[in-house]
Amino acid sequence: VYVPTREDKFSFGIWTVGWQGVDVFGGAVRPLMAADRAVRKLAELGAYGVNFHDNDVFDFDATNAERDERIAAFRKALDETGLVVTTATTNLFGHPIFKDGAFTANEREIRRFALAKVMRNLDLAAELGAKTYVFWGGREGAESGAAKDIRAALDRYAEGLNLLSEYVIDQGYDIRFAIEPKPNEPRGDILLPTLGHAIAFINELAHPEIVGVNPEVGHEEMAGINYAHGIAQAMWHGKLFHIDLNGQNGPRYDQDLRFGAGNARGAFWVVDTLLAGGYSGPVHFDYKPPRTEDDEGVWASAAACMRNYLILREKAKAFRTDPEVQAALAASRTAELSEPTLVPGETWRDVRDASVDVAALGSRGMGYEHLDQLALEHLYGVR
Ligand code: 3MF
Ligand code: MG
Ligand code: MG
Ligand code: MG
Repeated sequence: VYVPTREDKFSFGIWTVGWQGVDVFGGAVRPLMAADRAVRKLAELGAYGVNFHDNDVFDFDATNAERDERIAAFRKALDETGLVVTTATTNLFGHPIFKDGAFTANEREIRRFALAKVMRNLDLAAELGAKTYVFWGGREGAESGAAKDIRAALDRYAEGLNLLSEYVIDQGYDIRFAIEPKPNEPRGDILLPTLGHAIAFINELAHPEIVGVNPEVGHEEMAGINYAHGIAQAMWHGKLFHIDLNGQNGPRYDQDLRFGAGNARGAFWVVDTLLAGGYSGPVHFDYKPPRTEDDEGVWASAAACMRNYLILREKAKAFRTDPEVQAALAASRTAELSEPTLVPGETWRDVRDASVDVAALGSRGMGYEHLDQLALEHLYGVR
């Protein structure tokens, strides 16, 4: 049991298992991992797909020959393992040229360079069959108040995404975009800090139909937001194109723990929400094996992401099918929320003078504590 299959659609960023452990206070603790090695090992563990930044496969300053060679090795590993490239993205944050942003850099030349970099990798993404292209604007932001005209920056952000939408449409690529919100880190404040900001922004774009979101557990939790509620709303808008699953312990730096670690109770509701909403995209992990781990620890943590998802999926299903839970849900009148407040044909006139038993309704308990205890007992493994 808890053995991943292709049907589970588990995928990983090449940069996750490939993270060398470079952080603000220390250098690499693990050797460089070529993309093709990540592909082969992930396939062995039972993953279905991968996501990559252009510079996870080849260096920023690679010559064309070096680039071709690295892509060929990556592609060979994909062909030999059958792993799918579900998703791709651009590194618009690592190089010093992006220190003030990519699409929203004050300097116009940098914005033009960023767009060119994305278009070049969109070609590769299309060639490799990616269906989703992620935009995480980690450097789109500021540390201080006067540095960035936020309204102008949003104009440029929209201009960039509109241009890239046109590129994808003109090239006939079967690719949709997914914006990944994050409140801060590496910038002091990042634009489109939460899911809600991103969804509102998408409505202002020229091609909103091809743009959705890629929410990450840790990013929303850094902002103190309930991730399960967030993805439920994204699905309600038809905008949950992709997910970045990982673990986080409340508002602090971006921990990128393996999925299921950190806020374990939150993770249970995440899986429950994905099942309830019929999410069918890649079940993607964006985590970082801690610096304490050697190569063996890297693969142990990658396997654990998938195993934890499968464990939680089983628990969420057991919770939903438990007769006692169903009785508790009924006692809490949860299904009644799906009934429209007005019956067909009624208008505001019918509720204008509604009279209800205020005392009885006010004193009636909801029974949520019992319901939630059942959920926790499923999670704790005693039911
Ligand atoms: C940073 C992230 C990114 C994005 C990636 C696009 C490096 O906090 O989460 O990972 O997920 O750029 O998928
Ligand atoms: Mg992240
Ligand atoms: Mg993170
Ligand atoms: Mg992410």
